[in-house]
Amino acid sequence: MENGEARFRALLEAEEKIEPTDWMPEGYRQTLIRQIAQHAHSEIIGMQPEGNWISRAPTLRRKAILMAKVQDEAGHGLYLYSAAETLGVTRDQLMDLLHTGRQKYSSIFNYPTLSWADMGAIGWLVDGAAITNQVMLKRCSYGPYARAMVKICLEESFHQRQGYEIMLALCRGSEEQKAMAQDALNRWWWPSLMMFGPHDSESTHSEQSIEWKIKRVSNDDLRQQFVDMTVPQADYLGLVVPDPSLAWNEDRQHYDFGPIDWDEFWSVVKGHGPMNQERIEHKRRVWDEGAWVREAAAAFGERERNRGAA
Ligand code: FAQ
Repeated sequence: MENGEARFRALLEAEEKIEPTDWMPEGYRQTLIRQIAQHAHSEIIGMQPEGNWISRAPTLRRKAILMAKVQDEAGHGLYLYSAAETLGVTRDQLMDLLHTGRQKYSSIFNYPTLSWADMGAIGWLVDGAAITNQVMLKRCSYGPYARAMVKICLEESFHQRQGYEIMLALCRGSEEQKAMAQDALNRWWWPSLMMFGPHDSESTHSEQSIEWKIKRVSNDDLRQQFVDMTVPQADYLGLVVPDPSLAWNEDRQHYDFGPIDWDEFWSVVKGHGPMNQERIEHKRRVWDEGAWVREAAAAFGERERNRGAA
């Protein structure tokens, strides 16, 4: 065990990856299970707000793109569940933890998607925030998580561009379309900033996670990066970011922005957001309805294994 710990420290120091068969502190394992599972659940629950618009996409092209995007999110969930499973938990355990509210998913997916412009805002802002956070996770010390993030980041950057392109089309359209885009920005801006989690001073896990090189950048620094990247994009669209305090700070070389409503954030995290109940009820229902598919797949696998053994 002492050898294991020394090797773990040496691997971290050398910027090498920790692999599933390596010794690791129990806290490191548990932190990874929590974060990777929460991330996987976010990808899967995140399919719901966009899935809501597949049947109402304005053109066949938009419908095909949205279907592909939602399917990508399912794929991301699967890579991440597989990464979590390397830490000694099963998929069924993770599902049970989600369905019984003992594991979380991102606060952002508890807001409703009210118009087509929300598909633009989600791609632009939510995927934009997700990539800002995930680029650092490609350098996470745990090998299976870091490797999953490489492919996920490539796909998320395509998602971000497709969202921005929807916003651009709306902003170049009629007055009514531009107003839809502005309304979507008004509703998604603050929840997107909340995605990065509480301020560093309030973040329970950051210090230890940064020491273990699970997280490489703090919540507040990532949030600032996101604001700095996104404000010029809003300017280009001709949209107004709904924050009267937003201003370029020449000394800091960053945008200053107004206070986040943390009461709203914690209320959503604790289950009282506009869509929490609906999201989890839908998830539980489709899980139950899909039981026969899982049973059939397991029976098929069993038959193939028996054939191989015979
Ligand atoms: N929502 O100590 P910290 C996506 C909780 S993927 C809910 O700072 P940590 C793709 C946190 O769990 C989006 N809870 O925590 C897509 C902790 O509670 P606990 C998801 C939150 O872990 C796009 C407490 O607050 N991405 O969008 C949130 O060090 C479009 C204290 O916080 C990931 O999961 C929140 N936003 O840092 C899909 C990325 N923030 O567990 C479909 C991986 C914090 O002690 C459509 N995760 N909490 O009870 C991370 O990088 C980190 O987990 C953070 C939080 C940065 C999210």
